[in-house]
Amino acid sequence: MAIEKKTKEAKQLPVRDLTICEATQQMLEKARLDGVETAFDRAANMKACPIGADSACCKHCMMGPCRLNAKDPYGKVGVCGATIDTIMARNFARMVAAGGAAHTDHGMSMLDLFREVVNGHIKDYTIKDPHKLESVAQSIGIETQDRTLKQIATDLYNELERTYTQVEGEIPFAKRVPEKTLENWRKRGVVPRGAMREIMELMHRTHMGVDQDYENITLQCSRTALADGWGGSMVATEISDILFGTPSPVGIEVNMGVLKENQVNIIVHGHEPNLFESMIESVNEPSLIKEAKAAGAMGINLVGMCCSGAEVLVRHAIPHAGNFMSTETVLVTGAVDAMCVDVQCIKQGLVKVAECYNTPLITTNPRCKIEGATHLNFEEHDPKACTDNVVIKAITRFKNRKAKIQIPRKVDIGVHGFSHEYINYMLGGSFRASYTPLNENIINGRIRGVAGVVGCTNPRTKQDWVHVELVKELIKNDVLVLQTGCSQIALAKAGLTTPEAAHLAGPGLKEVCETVGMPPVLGIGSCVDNSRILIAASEMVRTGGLGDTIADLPVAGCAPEYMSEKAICIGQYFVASGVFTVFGTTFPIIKETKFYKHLFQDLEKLGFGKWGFATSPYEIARLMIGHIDKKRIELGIDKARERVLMDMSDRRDIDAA
Ligand code: SF4
Ligand code: MSK
Repeated sequence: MAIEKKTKEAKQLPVRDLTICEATQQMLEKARLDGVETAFDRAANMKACPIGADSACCKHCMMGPCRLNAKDPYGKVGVCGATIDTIMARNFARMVAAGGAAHTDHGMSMLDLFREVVNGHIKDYTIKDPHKLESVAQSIGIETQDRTLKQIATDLYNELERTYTQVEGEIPFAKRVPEKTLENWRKRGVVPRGAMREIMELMHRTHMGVDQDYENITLQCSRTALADGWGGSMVATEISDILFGTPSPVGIEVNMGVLKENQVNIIVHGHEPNLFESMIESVNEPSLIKEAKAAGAMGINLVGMCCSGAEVLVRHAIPHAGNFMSTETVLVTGAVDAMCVDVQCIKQGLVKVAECYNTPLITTNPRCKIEGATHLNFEEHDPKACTDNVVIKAITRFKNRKAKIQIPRKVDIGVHGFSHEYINYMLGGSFRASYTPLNENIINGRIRGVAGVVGCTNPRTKQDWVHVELVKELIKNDVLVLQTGCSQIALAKAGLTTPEAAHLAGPGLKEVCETVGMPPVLGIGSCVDNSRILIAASEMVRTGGLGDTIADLPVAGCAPEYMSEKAICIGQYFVASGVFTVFGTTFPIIKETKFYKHLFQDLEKLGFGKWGFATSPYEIARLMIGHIDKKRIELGIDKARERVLMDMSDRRDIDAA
């Protein structure tokens, strides 16, 4: 007998509960009227699996999958006898391996491109920043005196290739790690040899029946994550700067209002700057501009999103339409004539949304094809063959626009592009370029400490809200904030990346910002550019007065709305480097287990940093500021100062600002 099933009504939460981004709210309302579903809707209707959220299950072999009980974690073991600590540590390790692999593969692509540019096989890209080439080469001991750029670049390529392929020894950028930090890594056996080897070994160790000691697994997690932070990601950043230019402060525009109704709008979304750089060439091609005008457009408007957008935002001030959780809703404007993607953080859900608005969704990287999207392969030997074609497709769509266009009238401004080189120059001036003024201001207490607030947005957290509230709380307490990835876009939309935002900072930080003319929140690049924060931390140690290791510094990190495995890997390399790192939203671990205690307490006793977790921005701020103050006491630079607690009227003032 047929049983009649009741179809459950899809749950729809009020848009104000989903995001504080007004443009995204408007587009979510429109999507609902248009009958279009987004990740926000799917998250509301997909309860996160509680066993997976606790990391209490294992499917590493076919005797399982095995499911343990989070409420009684030691009451049961897997069929092979694996304990909850082994299972959680292995799951965590595989996230580190996957996240590290993503950054490492990206970095290796940049290095491949560099090699082909240096040996003259690729002519469409050149070395844009020879000074950076020399300084990176010098930092790892390559002779630059009286040598040609080609000689230096060839040596640099050969050295940096070891970051990935070396099987024994230490990765080249280990030379940049403060001496005492490196000493501790050597003592613990976590100095990376080569990224491929570390990722391979971590995958091997987490196979059924290999490493079943959570502490030992965590060591290899650290070694692999460090191969990302001080290897894969750092190479990606440095080579991108050499090829495309090192960022310095630029005035920028963000939010969906950067789309133009009367122009051909093209969005680039993903992570690798080479695609975007070629797209910049294509949209400036006179024949294509002529074609766009012949189609009735006033011009071609190139816009970034996510980390691709962050790369060119800080280098060329290309406008940015929004972060990860706005990539579907931006299509709902109907104004996007093509969305072009490469790798990482590209939701499969984009295909359906793009279809609804007749927008071509174009994949370009052989690693990332999506069923239903158009694939135009991007070849660095002839990059414009792909990007010109994207422009032509966008012009065709412009000519045949059918969708009703509604662009939110929201454009925010900011100043971004604070590479660690620029921070050096900005604080020290051209005669005294150094981190000394930063360290002095930390020692004299004007700046209480430095925080890295980074990472994604996630539909399980109100978009941008935790980022913004947390950063307001930090700067109010004189903590200088450095930002990468999608987080900096949240703060730019909230108006906190302008020098004028200094009035929201505590008195000490405000004074420094006003003297230098800088914002209290410094946007420094994409998620691979977290390596810039590592270099800044190393410079602070080297400059002196703030201890001997990164773990001594009054600094803390946070990814309050993270979602990706890359973020877990980033978190682990910050922790392994010595930084207290707090994550929000969720953490795949059961409290009151040995593995939890190991990550959240014991790593610090081994000379590393440690993990923290909280979902409230105020609690995260309390944890980070508490850690910064603890470090100030240990350094003997604590002054009688109280943390400023915001009351409701303070919050109202800030909101009104
Ligand atoms: Fe179960 Fe052990 Fe196999 Fe994991 S490795 S699925 S815990 S039997
Ligand atoms: S894009 S990893 S959502 S920061 Fe780098 Fe943004 Fe996170 Fe992707």
